[in-house]
Amino acid sequence: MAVTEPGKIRNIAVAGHRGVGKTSLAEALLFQAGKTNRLGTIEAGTTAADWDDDEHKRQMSLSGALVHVDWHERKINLVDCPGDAGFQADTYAALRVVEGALVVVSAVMGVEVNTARVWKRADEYELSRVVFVNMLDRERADFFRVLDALRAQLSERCVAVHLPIGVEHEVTGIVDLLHMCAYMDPSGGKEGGPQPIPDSLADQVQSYREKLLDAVVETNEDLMARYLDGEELPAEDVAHALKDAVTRDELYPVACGVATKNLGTTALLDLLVEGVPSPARKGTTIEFGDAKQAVFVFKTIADPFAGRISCFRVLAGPITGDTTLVDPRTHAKERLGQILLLNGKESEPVESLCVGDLGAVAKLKDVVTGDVLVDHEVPVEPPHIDFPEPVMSFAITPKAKGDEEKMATGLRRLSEEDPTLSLRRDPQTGEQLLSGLTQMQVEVAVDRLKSRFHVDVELHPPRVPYKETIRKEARARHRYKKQTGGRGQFGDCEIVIEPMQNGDEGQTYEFVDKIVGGVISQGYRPAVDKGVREAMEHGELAGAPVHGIRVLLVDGMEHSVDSSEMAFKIAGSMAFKEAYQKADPVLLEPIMEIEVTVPDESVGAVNGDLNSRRGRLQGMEPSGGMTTIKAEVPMAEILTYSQALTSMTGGRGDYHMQFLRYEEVPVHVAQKIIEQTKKEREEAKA
Ligand SMILES: Nc1nc2c(ncn2[C@@H]2O[C@H](COP(=O)(O)OP(=O)(O)OP(=O)(O)O)[C@@H](O)[C@H]2O)c(=O)[nH]1
Ligand SMILES: [Mg+2]
Repeated sequence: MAVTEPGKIRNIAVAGHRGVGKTSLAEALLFQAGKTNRLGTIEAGTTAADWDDDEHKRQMSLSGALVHVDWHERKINLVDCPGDAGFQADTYAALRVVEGALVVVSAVMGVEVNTARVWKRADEYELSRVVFVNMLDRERADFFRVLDALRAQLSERCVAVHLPIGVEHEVTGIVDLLHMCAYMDPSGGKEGGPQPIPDSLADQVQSYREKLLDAVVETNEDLMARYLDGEELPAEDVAHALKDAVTRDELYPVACGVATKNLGTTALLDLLVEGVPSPARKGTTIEFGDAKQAVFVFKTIADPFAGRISCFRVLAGPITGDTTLVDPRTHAKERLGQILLLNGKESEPVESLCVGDLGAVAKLKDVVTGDVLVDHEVPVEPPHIDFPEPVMSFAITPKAKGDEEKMATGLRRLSEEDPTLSLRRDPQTGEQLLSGLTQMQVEVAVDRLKSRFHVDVELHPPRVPYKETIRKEARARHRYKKQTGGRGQFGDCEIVIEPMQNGDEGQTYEFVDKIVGGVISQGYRPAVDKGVREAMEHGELAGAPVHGIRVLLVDGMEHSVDSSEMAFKIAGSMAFKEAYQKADPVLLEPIMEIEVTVPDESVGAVNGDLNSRRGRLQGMEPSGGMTTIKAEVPMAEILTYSQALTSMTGGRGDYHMQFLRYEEVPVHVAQKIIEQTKKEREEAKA
């Protein structure tokens, strides 16, 4: 359907934790809406959204996929986002171009690490949200427990709009509390029309319908008055008020179903159309000046056949094929060829796209993800997407000598597709380091280097990115002075250093100028800051970067002839080192969250092993002969886990790991690392 009105579009990112059924759900929505005529599965590698060979091999999404369906004369654009922490860049980029997020959670696991991350991002972008509790059919699934968790951990404003009929493998349908009807389990076929609600559920349905109405009328004065008067509110009025509340972020409707059986999709499609605002109602905050035509490129796909494909959102338009736009970043003219609508790897040509719609074009010249293209050159600030910092670094070498250049070129191309992947040279060892968010992300890059660029490389175990910080305040003064003959050197400063709150995550350094009476002139104060920063690059404990410190420059002295920036920089650096020693410095290490799935009989061995790696067990989830163990483990202990897991499980185990936070290294472990660094430094000096 070529839509011509922004009011008829719904842009929705399907996001959440890994493996909760996002791709399966998108598949079911496509099927139910008649876009496809069979329900593809992850297992058979036949879903529309996971179309890449690497995704089939790993049975998980590795990048965002754009699909769309038509429902009640509305066009719903869905961006199926990867849940794995290594591929978050695509998720964050997708969240930037939609009005709504369909947050999928598992009815067994509830709120998980990446559910909370997605939620937080959606908060920042003020996205409307619908939650879908999937996998109602699984062992230990519990919709009501998950609803409580959503309300407790994400927002109290989560409110059920659907209820399950039956539990676990006996789930037979769902109730739609908005339209007061039921849908029965189609077991993977097309879902049939609305049915009467089973009598046995009458009380429960009544009670949840009241909770829903209470929540909705709470957000609408007119409705509240009518409700209090005892009026039976018509479904459309309730839906209308719900949509207003969802648009304003005042309510988060919670739906449910079973993606792999196509249960719950009719009610969900209705909810997306009725509940999520269109671009006409909510619109974008991305800047495009006074341009009459503008698009924002949120994703680049390196298609082996079609070349580079740029996915974009129309900011101002309409946009027709064969239009020439300009990229203010490069000042280059870019001709848009045929405009495409995507459905995973399939594409359909369309004549034009209206404001708010999502589409794609192939073969732009120099456009990268994040660019805004406009019809005439206006100074636009492309939206900043805050991508997480890569934490896993592996030394990488080509297997064949002479392939260095080819490897670097390939990795550069891959990092254009994924901004959280980076290649750099370690100044200390001269090695090439490939960094990413997770080991899996780096391994996928290595696979792609081979399949797309024909370079075979070897990965060496990553180094642990330790950090250092301080636990208490300290003060130090240093005078740097050389005044023997000729022009001398003089810099004198006194600083106070103190720990910053949340220094491990948010801001990690702050310099505060507290000089009064000009005892150091304005021009020299930044030099002190520079000296401190330099000293912080390699902490005195283990040579790790120092984080989370506020430095106050409180006093000092200067010499009318001998002072220089250089002298103050050295004084700043030395003062910092002295204060640092007194400030109770500690070593911090990255803690990873690991999810290990193993056959039930290996659980004991795997738990014991995690324990010996200083792991802390967070939970276990048995399901059909396999158990998923969740634990927090220091990265240093788990660098070479795959071999251990293979031998403990006879190759039947699987794991995913992601960075969680920094924590203080226990004293006895820290001592060893500090001694080791000392030894290495002395050896380097010798
Ligand atoms: N029993 C059951 N299994 C499901 C359901 N939904 C998905 N699955 C299975 O769960 C696994 C993960 O499903 P996906 O659709 O790949 O999940 P995802 O959230 O897209 O995963 P990532 O994109 O890798 O984060 C697959 O094996 C699916 O067949 C469901 O409702 N019930
Ligand atoms: Mg997926």
